[in-house]
Amino acid sequence: MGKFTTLGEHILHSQYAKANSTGELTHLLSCIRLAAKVVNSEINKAGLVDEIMGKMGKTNIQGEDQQKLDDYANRKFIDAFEARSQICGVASEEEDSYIAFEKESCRNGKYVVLIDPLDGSSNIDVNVSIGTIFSIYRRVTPIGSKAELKDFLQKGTEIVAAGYVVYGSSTIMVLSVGQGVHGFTFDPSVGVFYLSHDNIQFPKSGSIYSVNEGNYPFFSDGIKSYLRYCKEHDDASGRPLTSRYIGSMVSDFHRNMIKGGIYLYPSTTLAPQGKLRLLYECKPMAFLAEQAGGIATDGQNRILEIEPTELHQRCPFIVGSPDMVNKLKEFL
Ligand code: P6P
Repeated sequence: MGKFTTLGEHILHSQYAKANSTGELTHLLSCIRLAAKVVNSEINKAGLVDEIMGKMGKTNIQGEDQQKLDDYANRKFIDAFEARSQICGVASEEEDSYIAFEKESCRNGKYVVLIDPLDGSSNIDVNVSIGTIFSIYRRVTPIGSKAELKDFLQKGTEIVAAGYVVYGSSTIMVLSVGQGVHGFTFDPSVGVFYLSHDNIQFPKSGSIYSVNEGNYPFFSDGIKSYLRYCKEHDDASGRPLTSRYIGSMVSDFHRNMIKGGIYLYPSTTLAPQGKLRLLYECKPMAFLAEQAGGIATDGQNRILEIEPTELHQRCPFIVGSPDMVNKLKEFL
């Protein structure tokens, strides 16, 4: 694609390439693009607009304090999805259960969307980058009926498209429709996402590891051994590695995919299934990782092959440059 390719042009081009495309996915991705612009606008004002800053005074189903911006982003994306007829339902990390849209035009939609509207929201009030994560599946229930739970409990291998938005020093949307991973940087002066990272590939290896080492006492012996390995001084193998951990997985993932690296949120004795959510965080990021030549595992299994059993289930998550993930697995 040429210079100044917009996200819209890129989506159209990718869909034209598909023989049986009906344009519905194109419309759906355009809906996500619009909602991301709206959320981006509010995030950029979060420091100024006090009704957006701070906590809602309630917790979400994850038991996490719901930030006002979490709720704002959640509402904006769900409203945007409901306004389009391509989507029959949505499951959001911020909602107790999935939402099956009632409108007949929506019931005829052939896609469902799973979304983490604002990942890393503990960083909102301290001006550290945060992100939105989304994934799109074809429904498995009949067109015209209301979406059901099984539409959302699909393996990651069934993902049609997935992506994230990082609201950081600049706002970038990273997207894959199964034809590689591409990054689009938002130009607020014209309100357009321009192709800035064409066909992103995970470096085969890297020197960055991202983990909350405060959990060290609760990690397995294998993870502890790997972290000691990362910190040993060995010039021949370029160690010690560099520790970088932002507290927003989207941002850590994005940096590691560009520069090479590994992100891990493993199981602990306190949380045997880890912290990250399989459906809203692990599977979309695993789809992107594999599209970019990376590896994503729970330590034993390929993330995309895990059969979900419930909407909000958690999953140990290790993702990054293939040589680094394979090295870690030697310690497990
Ligand atoms: P901890 C944000 O809440 C998140 O889901 C990821 O984006 C981030 O990497 C992780 O949890 C941070 O969790 O326990 O290290 O604060």
